Amino acid sequence: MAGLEPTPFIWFDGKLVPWDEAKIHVLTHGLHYGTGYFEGIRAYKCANGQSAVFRLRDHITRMLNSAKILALPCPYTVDELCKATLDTLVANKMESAYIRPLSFVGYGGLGVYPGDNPINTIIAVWSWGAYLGKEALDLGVRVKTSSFSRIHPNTLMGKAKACGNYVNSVLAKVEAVQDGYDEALMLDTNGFVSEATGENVFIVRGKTIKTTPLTSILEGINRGSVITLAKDLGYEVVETQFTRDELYCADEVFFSGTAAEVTPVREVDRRTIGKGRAGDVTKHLQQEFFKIVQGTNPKYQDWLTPYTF
Ligand code: PPE
Repeated sequence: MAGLEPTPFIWFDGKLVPWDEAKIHVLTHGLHYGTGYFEGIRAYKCANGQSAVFRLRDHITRMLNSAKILALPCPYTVDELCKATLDTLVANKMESAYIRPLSFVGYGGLGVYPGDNPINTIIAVWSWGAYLGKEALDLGVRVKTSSFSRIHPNTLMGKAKACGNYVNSVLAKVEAVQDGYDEALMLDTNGFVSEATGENVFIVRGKTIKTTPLTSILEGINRGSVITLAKDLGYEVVETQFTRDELYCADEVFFSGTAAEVTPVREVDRRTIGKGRAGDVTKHLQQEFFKIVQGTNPKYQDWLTPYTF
């Protein structure tokens, strides 16, 4: 896990404030009850020397959908948050960055009912390298099926990138890391493969790629990018439920996510996946994914929002 390297400014309710001054009160509602929603977005330095945010509008649209699911208002429009994100990158002179917009129920009353507490919004940017470790992108990660089920849509709703949802992810992640693994694989409450603590899951058999249906997962932006890309490259992609024993026997398993990008999985529950390293299809998709985010594949130019400073 990368430490946080401060950058000069954080966007806080419409103003760029110095990193150290972006503070909130300890009685903030969101801190007590997890009442907030956020995004994780990446900006990349492109081959032409410019920088660009990957699928900015799609991420911000999902953020407003999270607000809707949680029945918490978002004080800003998609356009306003897209502009604020670009302003924050420019103010911090970030060539590449991980971007974290977050809205939360602020300071006012306490008690479960959010009442008329304000909704505060921040956008922070910082440098975040390979999420699951430097070697993960090449060699793949070791994964353990969690003893915790992924949240059921009638308990918490996984389509919202809600702060409180991440307690489920933290439980699973801490268990996996304490047991010596890199990441946890979570099953849904019916026992089907759901997602990892911060990534969607794909399996490959021959030329067929399977990923879990939307039922119990966050609708990953990168999941969507990988599906589109894989289909364009001629692979068959099926969104269907599968079980962990099917996953054990896959030729390849990989994760997609903003932070994790396209990360191969080399071992699950002490069973080696395929050849025990990044498989050919995973490597192919990973290489093409990096070409897209670096702006060298004109077909997907629409996914990039360039900025200069
Ligand atoms: N599932 C979960 C539970 C999840 O948190 C993420 C993103 C995904 C799937 C993939 O979604 P997308 O990034 O849109 O392709 N996890 C974010 C947070 C990671 C963190 O540790 O914080 C991320 O990758 O930014």
